[in-house]
Amino acid sequence: MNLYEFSAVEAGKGLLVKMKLLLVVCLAVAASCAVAPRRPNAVVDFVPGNDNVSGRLQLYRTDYAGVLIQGKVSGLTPGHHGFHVHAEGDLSGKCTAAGGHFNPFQTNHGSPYDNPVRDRHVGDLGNIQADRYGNADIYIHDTVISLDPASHAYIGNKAIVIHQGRDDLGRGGNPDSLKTGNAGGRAGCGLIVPH
Ligand SMILES: [Cu+2]
Ligand SMILES: [Zn+2]
Repeated sequence: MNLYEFSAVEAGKGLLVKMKLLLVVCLAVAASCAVAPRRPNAVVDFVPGNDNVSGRLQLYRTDYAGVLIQGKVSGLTPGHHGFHVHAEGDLSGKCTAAGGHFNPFQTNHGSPYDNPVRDRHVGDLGNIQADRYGNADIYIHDTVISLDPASHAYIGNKAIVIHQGRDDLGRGGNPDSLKTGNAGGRAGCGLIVPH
């Protein structure tokens, strides 16, 4: 083997080592992305109110304002159900101890898309929809509620209540519509437990 041939073989070996190293790094990055889901910043486990509701939600702080709510609930009647953050973190009395809608700015009841300092309670998250088996997949990104303890809209240690009826989002044309959305009794509720 002359000098030229020798250096070509060594260069080839070096390249192979570099390629193997690159492959290992790529696989490690891909694996970490694939198997490491983000840990939720809060969770909610539902207990029955007037209906036999169960299920779990994961809540995530988003990069900008707001919270992403994700999870599954079962034991509902088919159709729409009012879905709100209520002011008290107490689930007793079939969820009645959770109090009224979380309303730090003393506004009327409304829809999640109404102005939060004028036309919506902070806790107004609209409706969820259960299928014919009473199961609901929940995926809500709301930009008003917060998991930042310094925020006036902080929802930690409060309750989420799911109602037996549909929230009319403040459009019902009667006084109760601007207070509760006429969403009816409390099907189930859960405490928002920060992690
Ligand atoms: Cu409610
Ligand atoms: Zn409300």
